[in-house]
Amino acid sequence: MKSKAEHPIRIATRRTGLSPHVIRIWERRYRAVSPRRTESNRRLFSDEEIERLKLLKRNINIGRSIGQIARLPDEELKRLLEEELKAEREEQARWFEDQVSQARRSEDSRRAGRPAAGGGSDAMESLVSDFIRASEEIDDRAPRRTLLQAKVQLGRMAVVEEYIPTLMREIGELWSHGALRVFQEHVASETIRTFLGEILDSLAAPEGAPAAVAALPPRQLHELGLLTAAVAAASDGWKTTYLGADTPIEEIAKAVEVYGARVALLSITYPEDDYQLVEDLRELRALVPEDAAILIGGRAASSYVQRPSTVSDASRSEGGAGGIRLVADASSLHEVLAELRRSAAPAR
Ligand code: B12
Repeated sequence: MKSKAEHPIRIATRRTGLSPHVIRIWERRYRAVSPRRTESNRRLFSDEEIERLKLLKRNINIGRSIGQIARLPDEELKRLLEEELKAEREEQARWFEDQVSQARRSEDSRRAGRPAAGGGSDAMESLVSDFIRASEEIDDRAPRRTLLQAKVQLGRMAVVEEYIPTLMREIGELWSHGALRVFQEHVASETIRTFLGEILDSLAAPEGAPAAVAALPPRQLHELGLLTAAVAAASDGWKTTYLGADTPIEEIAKAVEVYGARVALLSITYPEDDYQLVEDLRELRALVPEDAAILIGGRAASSYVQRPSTVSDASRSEGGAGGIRLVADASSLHEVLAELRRSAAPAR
């Protein structure tokens, strides 16, 4: 049965991630959707129209233009997406075969006493350059292809814990010097955000795994560091739920309760002097059960939490001020999570 619910443009915006401006243009100029109007001429979108907007957006993300696809039926939009997915899988398989034969050739050269081509850090460097070049191309799928290549070439965890942080530092440099435009940085961040989200999704936790939630506290928008931490936790076998940017404190606390989480992972990047955030963290500590650890990372985190002298210090004691522990990077996180797992009470 078709749903009868109708929603204002604000909801359509939130559910699709499209701006109201884009939705209006797609309606007026391209007739891609035709929302009903109220007496006061406000747009009302049905669930089907919101789904259609999402389909259009996904098709645009893979390189089609709105002019080409605006009038196509939903079924055709779905078919185009599936076709692209298939092509991508084939491309990945080809790339993988290339890598295997390249690795075999390197191994043969090594055995024969000749130097092997492309060592770890050389490969990392050239993949960083590839990604940056790809971010400058008109084809907004190009950065994603480089990420897939890096995953095959370097391995999943090296991509998450080394390649992506290096890459984003480089992109930040180029951006702050005006060598990369803001929209190019946005394409890069968004591509990486989706990529990390997909990895997180793919890491199914084993039965009875301890739960963790990962969230950016209020006003925090830098997601990628936290996502790398969430993937690190999930790869250690924690059932990790990512709540995203700018999450209200009471919602983080509620999620800890609902998921029975033993750990809340938080990240603070900017600024270093948000006094309200100090209050927010205190409130969070008071709201979540005492046996749930709150671990916090990110470049500005140490301004809010006292730095523990050692990792084992952080995992054994309360570590930072107010029972919130500072964890600098993925390798410390692995240690702290292992320690928590060993000392943990049975699942709550
Ligand atoms: C991408 C980006 C953005 C994007 C973020 C998009 C997104 N969806 O995430 C957007 C456009 C939103 C953005 C906005 C802003 N940004 Co910005 N941004 C960056 C950039 C280029 C990359 C950050 C990144 O993703 N790094 C990659 C991740 C993987 O690394 P990371 O965050 O450092 O995290 C690592 C560790 O800290 C740790 N970690 C992080 N969190 C956690 C959590 C846990 C639990 C653990 C264990 C570890 C951990 O693990 C990671 C891997 O080592 C940096 C440049 C840079 N050099 O970092 C600037 C930067 C961080 N931004 C900056 C600024 C100033 C801003 C804005 C104020 C800009 C503006 N004028 O509007 C706003 C502020 C928004 C806000 N309210 O927070 C400054 C901060 C300066 C400072 N004083 O620290 C930087 C450094 C750029 C610069 N050189 O000026 N930004």
